[in-house]
Amino acid sequence: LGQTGATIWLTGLSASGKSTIACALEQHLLHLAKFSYRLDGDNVRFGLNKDLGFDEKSRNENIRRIGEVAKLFTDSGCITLTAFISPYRADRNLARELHAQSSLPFVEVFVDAPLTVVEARDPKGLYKKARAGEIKEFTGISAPYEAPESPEIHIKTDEVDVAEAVRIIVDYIVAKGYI
Ligand code: GGZ
Repeated sequence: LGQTGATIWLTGLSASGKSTIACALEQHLLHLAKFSYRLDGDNVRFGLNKDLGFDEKSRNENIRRIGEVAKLFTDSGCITLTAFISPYRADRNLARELHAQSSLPFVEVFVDAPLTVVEARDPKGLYKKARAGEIKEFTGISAPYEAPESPEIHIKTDEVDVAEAVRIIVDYIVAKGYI
């Protein structure tokens, strides 16, 4: 393959830009002819994890399974991109630990935008619904988001555009020799 594989774990609030960055990064890697795969809500929460909701236990299990699946993809040599809120520090650390046990690279990317900014974006109207009490346990409103303390990469999406975010991540994985 000519690449070692790595899990690029994006974490951040809803509408912070995780999926947008993951999609653009996937396109970029495709153009470089690198083996890459993106795990996100559309292909995981509607399939493997369709039995899970958004209470704390369900999110713990959601992230646990995604960590295991990402590990398998990465073990195959894939650049695995995950785009989930993954709000709990302990869950992200378990995924990190799982990779470390198999000596597989794990790159935590904090996709950071202030609540005021993501709430103003509100592309699906979910924050509005959460404020109105129509969605319970909504991250940032009525459920916690525990920001990473020492992510490998920290991207402030209210300051940096998508192309720049992709460049930052690609530069990192190139410098580490993963691709
Ligand atoms: C947060 C929710 C919720 C609640 C539905 N809290 O912006 P979106 O719509 O497309 O992305 C959000 C997605 C979050 O799923 P994850 O699997 O990433 O979450 S976690 O890692 O916490 O397990 C949002 C939608 O699902 N959504 N209800 N209550 N986001």
